[in-house]
Amino acid sequence: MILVSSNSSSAAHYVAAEALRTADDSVKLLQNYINGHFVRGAREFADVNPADGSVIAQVSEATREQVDEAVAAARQALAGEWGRLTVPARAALLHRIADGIEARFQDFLLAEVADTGKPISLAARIDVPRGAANFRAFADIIKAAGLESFRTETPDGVVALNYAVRKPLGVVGIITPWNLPLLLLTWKVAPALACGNCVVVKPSEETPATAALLAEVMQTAGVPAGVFNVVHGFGPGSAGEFLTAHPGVDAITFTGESRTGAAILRAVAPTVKPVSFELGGKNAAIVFADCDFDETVNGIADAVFLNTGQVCLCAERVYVERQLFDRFVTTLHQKAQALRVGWPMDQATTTGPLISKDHRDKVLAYYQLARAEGATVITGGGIPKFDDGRDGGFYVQPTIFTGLPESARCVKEEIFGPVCHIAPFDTDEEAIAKANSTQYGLAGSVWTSNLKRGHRVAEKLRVGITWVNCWFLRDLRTPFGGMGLSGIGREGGIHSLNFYSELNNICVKLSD
Ligand code: NAD
Ligand code: 6OD
Repeated sequence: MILVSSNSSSAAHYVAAEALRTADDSVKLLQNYINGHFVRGAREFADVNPADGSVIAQVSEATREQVDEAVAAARQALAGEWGRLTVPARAALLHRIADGIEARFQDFLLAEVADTGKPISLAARIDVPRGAANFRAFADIIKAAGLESFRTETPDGVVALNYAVRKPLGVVGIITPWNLPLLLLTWKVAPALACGNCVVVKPSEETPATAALLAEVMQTAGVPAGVFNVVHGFGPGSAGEFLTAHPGVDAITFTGESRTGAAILRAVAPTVKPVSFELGGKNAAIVFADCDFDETVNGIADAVFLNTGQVCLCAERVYVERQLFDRFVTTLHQKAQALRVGWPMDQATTTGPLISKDHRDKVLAYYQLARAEGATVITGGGIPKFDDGRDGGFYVQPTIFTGLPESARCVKEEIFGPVCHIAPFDTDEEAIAKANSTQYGLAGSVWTSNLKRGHRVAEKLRVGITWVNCWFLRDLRTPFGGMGLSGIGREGGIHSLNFYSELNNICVKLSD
């Protein structure tokens, strides 16, 4: 049985949703932020609390004309005082933005929890701190970044100095998903601003609140009008599509589903914009019998269930060396049972709802499919029952399957829920081959006490990021991204700077 939170009173839960309400108890209207002003769109849509299905805010959907205005404002800002700021001045501004997030930590925390339904302890530990850390990191990275230079000597005696200068791309369109809304938005806004660009961001329609708060922080921090713009709305036929197809946008950086990435590639093709894509994953964890068992089971429980499995890096495929298989399945089962599926505002909650009814329908369809494909259900596979407001929310049970063939759709396709399939293996080569048998290529993890084996296996995984004896341990200077269906390009550290800027090589002849 999955434990549900003992706090069945909804009082604590409502504290988060109330953060988005106005004093007169009508729901708040989250507006677009264009050229330094908050503006309404032509239509509104509802922002729904995934914990109980209630409407917590209305959101103003940006019109095509408003997206045009945001892009024009961004273009104009490039030519103004923003375009003349030195790197140290931009870095100082990024630190002020981080200060502003930290000063309003509680507002960001409550907004993120209300929008996503994630446990408050998780948002307080990861989402909001990373929102500020992203700005601090890229403030420091841009100041420390060097550029290439070469003294050139040709065979006929000419000497020259070649050196590169970094320039902003211009207007960058930023489109982000709902699973880590503030973290993933600031992960792109911070380096884009550090490099001197102006941005138009389109947060997920499911989680618009922290982007709206970030606009307030930008205003207070003194970011010039037009440098940071927010347009709310959906993808096709709405702000997302208007932005990606816009001829005035110089580059698109996107995090989301692989299918959406493909649609955006088609939209940007006519204007040949550079893209950076962080897409889906079907990540594998490889557990060797010589691992530190307790550390590994705890690590894998996190890798499978954190954020209700809604992290692109989550492990949905766990391969365990055969002699450890039964013990591992039993212990991970116990860990799943110990999760506290509850109200997001309850400090004891480890596992919140999924983001939406649609997403829950998708995850439940995979739970059904797994059974049809022949899975053994070790735990979960359905919806928890609470007998309170949470029954109107979008919860599913943390779930473990075994017994599927490698060809099963549930082993091949990203589910994006609190679920994994565990399969045994006998040799290193078999584990590597199974882990690599996917069209995705985002992340993997290897769990072993034999560090030589850890290095060897890690190098053979066809992914952008491999963790050994850990998971989601981040250093923001490292390359981050995926291959195959998992994305195009790398961000993080110098890789972000290289995406968000144009390098201009200058060649100066030194000899007569
Ligand atoms: P999604 O692709 O449905 O939506 C992401 C964003 O794209 C939203 O803002 C949405 O409105 C917008 N969008 C949708 N269609 C569009 C279109 N045609 N044109 C322009 N914009 C469009 O993704 P999601 O459901 O919000 O997020 C979950 C997915 O994101 C999962 O697949 C997950 O693996 C992936 N993800 C990847 C990473 C990574 O770093 N690789 C990080 C987080 C999430
Ligand atoms: O930690 C990060 O920088 C990052 N981009 C994480 C992505 C998580 C995906 O859901």
